[in-house]
Amino acid sequence: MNDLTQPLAAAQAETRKRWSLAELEALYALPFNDLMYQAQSVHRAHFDPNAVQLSTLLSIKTGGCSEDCGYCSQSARHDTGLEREKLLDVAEVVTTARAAKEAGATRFCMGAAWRGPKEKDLGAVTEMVREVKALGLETCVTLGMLKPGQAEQLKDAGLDYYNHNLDTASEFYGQVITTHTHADRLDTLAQVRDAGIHVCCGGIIGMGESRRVRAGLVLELANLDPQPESVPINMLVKVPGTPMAAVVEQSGDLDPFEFVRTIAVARITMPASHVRLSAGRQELGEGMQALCFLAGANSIFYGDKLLTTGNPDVSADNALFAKLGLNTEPVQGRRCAGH
Ligand code: SAM
Ligand code: DTB
Ligand code: SF4
Repeated sequence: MNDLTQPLAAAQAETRKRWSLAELEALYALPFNDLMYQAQSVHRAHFDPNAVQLSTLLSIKTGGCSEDCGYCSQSARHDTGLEREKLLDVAEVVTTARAAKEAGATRFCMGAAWRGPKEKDLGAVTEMVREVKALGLETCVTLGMLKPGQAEQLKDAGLDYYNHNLDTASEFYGQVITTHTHADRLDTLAQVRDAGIHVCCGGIIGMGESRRVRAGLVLELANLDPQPESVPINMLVKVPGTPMAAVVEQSGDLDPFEFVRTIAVARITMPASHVRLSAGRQELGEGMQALCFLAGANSIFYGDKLLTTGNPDVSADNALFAKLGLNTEPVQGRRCAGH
């Protein structure tokens, strides 16, 4: 390790400390270069600074969701023009997963627009998990709230990660979602953890929230014990017809430096977690994404589509990795990808 990592012993010793809101607000308030230095120092002590993990998303059940999440294109309560679709066939999912692996992804994340899975649907999803895992990919699903016993069924099928975001700080939650609560989210996260599945949990910023709310979200994530293995940080994708897009129309877009600061604060407070630069990369552009990697992001969603909205093309991402000298994590059964 070089001398850039010297201030780190203290940060490492604090890995499992309980953070306070005041401490996180103080990190946010640092001069940008100081914040980047701290984040990069923490990053280097825990990870290869030039490595990025690639996850590919697939929406296995699109639209018609009962929930009212104010940012979401898939809520039946918002008029976004999105067609409701049936659960995809296992074969179609496997074909897409194989292509994702070929393109260089190491993890395949399957998302469903459900409040939570029904028993009969869970059977189909466990089959998808088994088959995708058999391809040599890590598996992740995001299916909404789980009932007792469902996490165990997913674990038995070989599920590696369950994505369930806190989305925003508890104090702001009711302004974004009313059909379930922040406490409901914590309950599902506890079930996932108890079943021995890795936790993928993050949130969305750029919904007209204050910096205090952003700090509050990162605080709640960092104080989960154990901390989530994966932390997706999404920038709101403004989907026409959603309440949050209308709010941001009024309040104005989030300053992208605030997004970079959020990545840095997540990195510093969750030193051993993969911090994923998630939705919103198209809007960020190459320069801001490079700053996010410098701030400690070491994972992205890779593939031309997120769930229902766009993402940078694979060829554009591969070109960016080459420009920045970023290495992608090796795929099982393949040497390397991305450059
Ligand atoms: N229905 C499940 C749930 O809510 O947990 C899984 C799918 S849901 C689409 C997964 C996550 O995508 C949400 O928790 C949210 O963080 C993110 N997301 C959805 N729409 C978004 C948007 N317009 N911009 C940014 N992130 C978004
Ligand atoms: C996460 O935190 N972001 C992903 C994944 N987990 C499921 C989803 C982003 C969705 C962006 C809007 C869309 O494509 O519908
Ligand atoms: Fe449904 Fe998930 Fe979208 Fe909320 S975020 S409306 S639960 S698909």
